[in-house]
Amino acid sequence: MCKKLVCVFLSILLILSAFAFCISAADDSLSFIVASDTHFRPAPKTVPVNFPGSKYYCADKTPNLLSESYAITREFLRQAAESDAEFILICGDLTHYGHIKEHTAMAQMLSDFEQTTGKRVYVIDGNHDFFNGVSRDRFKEVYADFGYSEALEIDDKSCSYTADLGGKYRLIAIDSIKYGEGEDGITQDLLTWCDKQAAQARADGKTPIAMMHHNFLEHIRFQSKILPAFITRPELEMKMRFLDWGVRYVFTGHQHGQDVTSFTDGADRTVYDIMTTSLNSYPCLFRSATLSDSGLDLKAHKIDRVDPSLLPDGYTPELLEEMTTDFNRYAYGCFRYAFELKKDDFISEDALEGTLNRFVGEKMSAFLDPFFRSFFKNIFLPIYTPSEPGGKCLADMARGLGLTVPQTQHATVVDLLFYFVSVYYAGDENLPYYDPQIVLFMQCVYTALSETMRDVNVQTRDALAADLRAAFRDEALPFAVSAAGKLALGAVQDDRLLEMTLLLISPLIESFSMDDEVADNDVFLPAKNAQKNPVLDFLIRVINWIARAFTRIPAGLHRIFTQYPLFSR
Ligand SMILES: [Ca+2]
Ligand SMILES: [Ca+2]
Ligand SMILES: [Fe+2]
Ligand SMILES: [Fe+2]
Repeated sequence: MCKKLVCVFLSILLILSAFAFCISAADDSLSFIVASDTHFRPAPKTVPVNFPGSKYYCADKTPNLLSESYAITREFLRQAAESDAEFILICGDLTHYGHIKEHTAMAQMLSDFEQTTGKRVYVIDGNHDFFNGVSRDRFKEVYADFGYSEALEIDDKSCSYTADLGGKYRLIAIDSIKYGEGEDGITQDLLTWCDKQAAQARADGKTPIAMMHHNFLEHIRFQSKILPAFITRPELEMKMRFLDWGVRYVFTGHQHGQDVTSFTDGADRTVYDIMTTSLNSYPCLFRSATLSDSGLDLKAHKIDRVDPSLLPDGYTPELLEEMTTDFNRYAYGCFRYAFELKKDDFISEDALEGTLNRFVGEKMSAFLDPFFRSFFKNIFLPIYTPSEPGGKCLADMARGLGLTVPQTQHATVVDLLFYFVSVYYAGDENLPYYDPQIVLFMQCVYTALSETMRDVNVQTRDALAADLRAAFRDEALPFAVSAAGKLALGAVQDDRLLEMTLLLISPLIESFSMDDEVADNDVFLPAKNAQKNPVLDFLIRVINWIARAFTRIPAGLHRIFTQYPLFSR
């Protein structure tokens, strides 16, 4: 009886699916490719040796694969040429250093692509594109064929423009750059220009989509405070503006991660921030997209091989083999070396102090110096094996605090951080709260803090704890008091320090290890202001529910567990 019911239900679903397919097939749909942060730089003659003695000796000191960028861009254009896409969107940071030679070489490749394939390319600028004196006018000149010559409108004061993409869709390409800098440069004039373009699109019966370099929705919790240079200023309220402009899909880049996230307002209108990774940095992804009335269908594609004849000289046969068979693995290896150098930008005393002060204001500064000096000495100790006989390591100290330390392959906390960043960058991150790496990370931070608290005086300790509690009270506590914390630190009795550890790292770890409700790579993003079709809506909801139930059980469990408070005060 039960089996019969399931069969009947599945048959109905199938019939409804076919019905849904017929409806969407009748749409006026558009297929295209999206890439971002190509960070192009012409290949050197010989690859430099930046990390002598290591397997990835040629890794660049930036996280971008600069020596390989020519081969990567050619591979990307080869795949785009073979696809059924009608055009390509590139969301800024076209070049790495912004030298005019980089720009002209990039434009030449795009021009060859347009001529041989008959497909079009639309670009917008990123901060790197202006690092070496190229003016906005020069940018528009060099990239004339990639948006500006076919534009309906071009903003004189910026590189923003609009262009019809085919069918009823119109692109609003927004220049979000403060000339030569990382922060967004969105001015009142630019917003007024966008208002006008949106009104014009409406008058012409066109549906606008947008691209710009900066994110406008947070892709990790507290992005506006942790990584403020990667997102438009919160006071600009870009999400509301996009909704009012009728824009539902915005393609962004700049942060070099692969993530899609959304915002829905009270009127049930949804706008998506579709961030695409850097093409020449791990995980080296780009997207194919099909836009129709019902929504946007996205698929992720990898640079998984490059043509060795397009690479500079100087690679070992082993690396050449890796690049031609599993390029992503090569990119991951190089990314690890770059991270070692870049980590100081994100996890130095200055960086952490800056971040904390953005949360709580300057008043914490007085307590931070002695605190961080001790904390950094402790957190960068090796995890499992002391660096010298009789030396200290975090696992021994953690066991001394009564914790059961899981075994992982990570030797240092930097290794763990790199692992979380790479998981987040690849998208669709879904580490369960009991993942040994998350447990270990929590324990390492707790242990280092515990050791630090022995070094600093009681006054400093109490003031810090009070400030942190006040700073995170509203947002982080439900996350902080999590099952992950209970599992990692369950044996610990010192409530105040435990709470502080959780407050500090739970939101961070949650952000980097657990995706939000919008998947990142292969995903359908329904248009939330499309004509309502009750049957179709119901069907989509049921299919989504079934898919989620099977693929996201750990995430669901996690959310359930986070409802249970660890402390009662
Ligand atoms: Ca997401
Ligand atoms: Ca994500
Ligand atoms: Fe970039
Ligand atoms: Fe950028």
